[in-house]
Amino acid sequence: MTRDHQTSCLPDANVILFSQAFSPRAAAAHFKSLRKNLDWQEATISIFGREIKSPRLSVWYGDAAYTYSGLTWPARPWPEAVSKIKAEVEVLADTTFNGVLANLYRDGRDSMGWHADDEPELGPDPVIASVVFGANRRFVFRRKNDPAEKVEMPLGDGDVLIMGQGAQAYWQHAVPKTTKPAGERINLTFRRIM
Ligand SMILES: O=C(O)CCC(=O)C(=O)O
Ligand SMILES: [Mn+2]
Repeated sequence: MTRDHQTSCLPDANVILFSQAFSPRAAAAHFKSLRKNLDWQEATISIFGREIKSPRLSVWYGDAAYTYSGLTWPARPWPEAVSKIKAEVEVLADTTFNGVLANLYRDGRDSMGWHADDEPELGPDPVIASVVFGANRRFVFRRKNDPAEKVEMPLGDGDVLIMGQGAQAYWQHAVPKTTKPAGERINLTFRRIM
């Protein structure tokens, strides 16, 4: 784990990118272990009253339940594959987390739509640590009150993005679909439920 390469990268928000916080070797081992050991599920979410299959696989682990898009994930014990990563990320983020949402993007058709992680149970201005293992995908922010203003983050294998003050209040983020060939990408977003 290294914190050597850090850049602050979003206006009006405290967002820090730790590039290759995990070495390529550690990242590859984590990818393999997470891919195999997490209980990946194709969740059904409800958006504007419509039930749709989420375009990615997901699973929640944490000391408390978590609800978003009309879907409640129960509290669930931490798998060892995740708790080791959690401990390292807590050092980088200088805070503690009690839950993680894991996402698996199987190919370029899997995606995450525009949203902010602003559920009430995360509190008014949460710190969220996002960790990526596997394929490179575009990760984009857009300003809530001026969606034409976009900031693209080069988030790749082994990178850790700490989204702090202002990141959810003023910005939304997304992982867009792509028609370019894309391998599997795993993302863990560590959160604190109040
Ligand atoms: O996969 C990513 O990089 C982002 C995931 C995300 O925004 C979320 O789980 O809330
Ligand atoms: Mn998010």
